[in-house]
Amino acid sequence: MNVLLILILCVWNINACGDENDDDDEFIDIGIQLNGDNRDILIADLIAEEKDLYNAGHISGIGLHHFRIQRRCNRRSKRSVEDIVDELKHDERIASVVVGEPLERKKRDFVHDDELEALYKRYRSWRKQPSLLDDEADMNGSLFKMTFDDALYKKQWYLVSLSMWEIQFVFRRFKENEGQLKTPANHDINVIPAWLAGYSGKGVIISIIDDGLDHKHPELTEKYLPQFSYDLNDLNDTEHDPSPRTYDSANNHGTRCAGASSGKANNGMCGVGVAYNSYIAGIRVLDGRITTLLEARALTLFAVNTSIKSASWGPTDDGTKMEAPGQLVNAALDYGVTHGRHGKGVLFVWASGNGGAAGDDCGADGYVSHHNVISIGSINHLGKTTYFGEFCPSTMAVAYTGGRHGKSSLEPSMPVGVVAADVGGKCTTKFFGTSGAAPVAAGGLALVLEANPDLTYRDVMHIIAETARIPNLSETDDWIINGAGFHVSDKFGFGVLDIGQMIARAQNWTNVNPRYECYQEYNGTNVALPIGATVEVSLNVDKCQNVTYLEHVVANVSFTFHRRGDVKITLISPSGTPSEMISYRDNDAANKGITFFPFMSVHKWGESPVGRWTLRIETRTPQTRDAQKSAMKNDAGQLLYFGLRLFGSYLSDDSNNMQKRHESSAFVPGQKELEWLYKRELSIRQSPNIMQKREFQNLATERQRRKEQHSEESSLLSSFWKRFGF
Ligand SMILES: *[C@@H]1O[C@H](CO)[C@@H](O)[C@H](O)[C@H]1NC(C)=O
Ligand SMILES: *[C@@H]1O[C@H](CO)[C@@H](O)[C@H](O)[C@H]1NC(C)=O
Ligand SMILES: *[C@@H]1O[C@H](CO)[C@@H](O)[C@H](O)[C@H]1NC(C)=O
Ligand SMILES: *[C@@H]1O[C@H](CO)[C@@H](O)[C@H](O)[C@H]1NC(C)=O
Ligand SMILES: *[C@@H]1O[C@H](CO)[C@@H](O)[C@H](O)[C@H]1NC(C)=O
Ligand SMILES: *[C@@H]1O[C@H](CO)[C@@H](O)[C@H](O)[C@H]1NC(C)=O
Ligand SMILES: *[C@@H]1O[C@H](CO)[C@@H](O)[C@H](O)[C@H]1NC(C)=O
Ligand SMILES: *[C@@H]1O[C@H](CO)[C@@H](O)[C@H](O)[C@H]1NC(C)=O
Ligand SMILES: [Ca+2]
Ligand SMILES: [Ca+2]
Ligand SMILES: [Ca+2]
Repeated sequence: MNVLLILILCVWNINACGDENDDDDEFIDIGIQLNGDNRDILIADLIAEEKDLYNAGHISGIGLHHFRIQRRCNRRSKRSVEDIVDELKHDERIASVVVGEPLERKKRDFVHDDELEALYKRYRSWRKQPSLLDDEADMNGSLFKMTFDDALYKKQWYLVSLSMWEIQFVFRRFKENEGQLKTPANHDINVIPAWLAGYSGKGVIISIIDDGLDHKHPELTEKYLPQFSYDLNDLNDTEHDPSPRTYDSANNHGTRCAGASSGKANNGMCGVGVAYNSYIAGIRVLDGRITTLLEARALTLFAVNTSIKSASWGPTDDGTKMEAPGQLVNAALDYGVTHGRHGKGVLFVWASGNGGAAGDDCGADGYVSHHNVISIGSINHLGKTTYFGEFCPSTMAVAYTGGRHGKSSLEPSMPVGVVAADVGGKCTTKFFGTSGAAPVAAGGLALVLEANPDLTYRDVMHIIAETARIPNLSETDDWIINGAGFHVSDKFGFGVLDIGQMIARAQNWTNVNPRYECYQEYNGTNVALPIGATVEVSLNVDKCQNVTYLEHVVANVSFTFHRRGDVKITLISPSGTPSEMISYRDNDAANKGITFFPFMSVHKWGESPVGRWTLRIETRTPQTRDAQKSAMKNDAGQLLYFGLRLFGSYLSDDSNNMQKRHESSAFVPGQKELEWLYKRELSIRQSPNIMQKREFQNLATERQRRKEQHSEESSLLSSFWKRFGF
């Protein structure tokens, strides 16, 4: 009788725990490493059963078994986490125990932007004025029907901003239509040639790490892969079902990301995903308490079978956080690029952050700045930065998402967002922020992987560096030509993604040599950092074996300062390329500095590691009363540590991938030089031969191309540019 009662209680308990509608999703996440080589899942199961914990599986690549417990469900509820950990630690079958540390994570879209809403309304009424808009029926009509019948396709300006010659020669229509939302031509990621050549993401698996995935949505359901999806916000995810807990704005984020990257084409509804034939998977992790352990798990889950993992979230973008991955997430990212995608490396695509208005700097976010991550920023329909964008030298590229350039709401901007599926079977045209940039990029990269599945994650990074374009010449203050001839910018990375050109490169790409790294430390004494000073320390790299062609460069820095936001750090390479690793941040009032923070730059790409590296630290005088008080109370600070981690590969002389780039001195290009580059890149973009398989070549377009190129190549600057192998 008693036994029966206990059984009934147990069953009741389990049921209550599995209740999806319960808000009480407080989990304790524990990772245990078994002794010796013993990773036997049966032993882990046995331990879990003995200790009344739930074994949520093995975390690939990190060697931990993931144990979970929901406080409420714990029959011995008085047992504290400490007790459990203590019990586990004293178990001789267990070598080590890690408890997930709680983290604060924010999605990178906009929850509140009344100004943007108002502008959107204003824009809509502006569009209705007949004088400014030639007939909408036509917009609705044949031009767009020619390709896709999706209702919102014509609003996907970031995919299709038709240029005159395309309208005339490709679609054989003469119409003064500048693009799908009447945005200027050439402001899109150039995906049309890729689609026309037959690339749509077939066979590529994009996984969205977020707050869930409404996989029953008609935009997603056909290509949804339950076997590579998971719900980490659910204790017992036997069904691998990452469906959002609620179908409202609190949990629409992951679904929107998936719609942007992989929404179905020609189903009449919503828009067209960039990779509209890719597979889609979802890892639900943002709807509940998140920990280091869960983050690491989300990044490694099914990595072997996943092509691309897209993340549009991170430490809160309020300009006060300075946070880098700990040991677990570092191990997860390393595992992802070494074992992921059947050994070619998962592409970790990450949204660079929305903290621009709060003075945030993506250099303070060690996730987007990680050397295994492809960090993507966002620009608007004019190719200009957005007021919410964060600028730093780890950004690889930007994608179009829309958004005002300046903070002023008076700016006549078209606040056009990304089109996506929305939870509950709906659609949206208002997916804003860098959140949209990552999945748009992920979709584009899926086409590149389809074109050449043998590309490693580093090949893809190289191809981005080689093909990204300067999007607009009106915002040119921070472009630099580095020592290898790449144009780089804190605002745009290497430029805006150009999927057509990436595929053209991918089709004839030879894998780059393996990645090597060197590490060198500054071994001088600590350097005082007085207020209002500029201090420089250098270190000489006389040898960096096997690295002749730099990729990622990490400055590992520890410093103290009375106010962290008043410290700016610049790393200058032997070729003279400066990178502002962290800029001043008004909101960062932390008074302890930072310990071993990895500031990363991709701006030395292709340069030589050998020579004198300089770390320049500038400190500014207190800007506010609080800062003045803090300055009076505390000693200013010291540089405590500077280590340089140089990643790259050996570039053989017969390498046929990279444009031959000659090591030279970096310089700031003049307006004329930028113009030359911009026009040259534009003419390549408009070339019908951009891809071998591009189908719509004809004489007219070819002539057009030659005419444009010819006038440019007679430019005075061409001899100058030949120095850089262009
Ligand atoms: C545009 O097309 C949609 C669906 O095909 C239709 O409902 C709508 O009335 C059309 N608008 C105009 C202005 O023709
Ligand atoms: C998890 O759920 C499955 C079925 O839903 C059930 O059979 C199993 O006992 C549950 N496990 C735990 C530990 O709750
Ligand atoms: C995942 O990839 C591995 C290694 O290539 C393969 O053995 C396995 O069958 C794949 N898993 C699924 C579910 O397809
Ligand atoms: C570049 O931006 C300016 C606004 O600063 C805009 O007027 C111009 O049209 C843009 N250029 C292109 C080619 O879109
Ligand atoms: C610092 O390192 C250089 C070589 O990198 C070495 O020559 C020098 O002796 C070192 N100085 C100290 C104090 O260790
Ligand atoms: C350089 O490359 C060779 C051959 O790939 C390798 O054996 C060696 O360990 C590498 N050296 C360093 C310092 O990584
Ligand atoms: C920074 O240096 C410390 C001390 O040498 C080291 O433990 C840490 O791994 C380094 N971090 C990076 C990202 O290289
Ligand atoms: C591919 O690269 C090889 C080696 O550089 C070159 O000979 C060949 O012409 C290229 N093919 C195409 C179609 O560009
Ligand atoms: Ca679930
Ligand atoms: Ca659709
Ligand atoms: Ca940020």
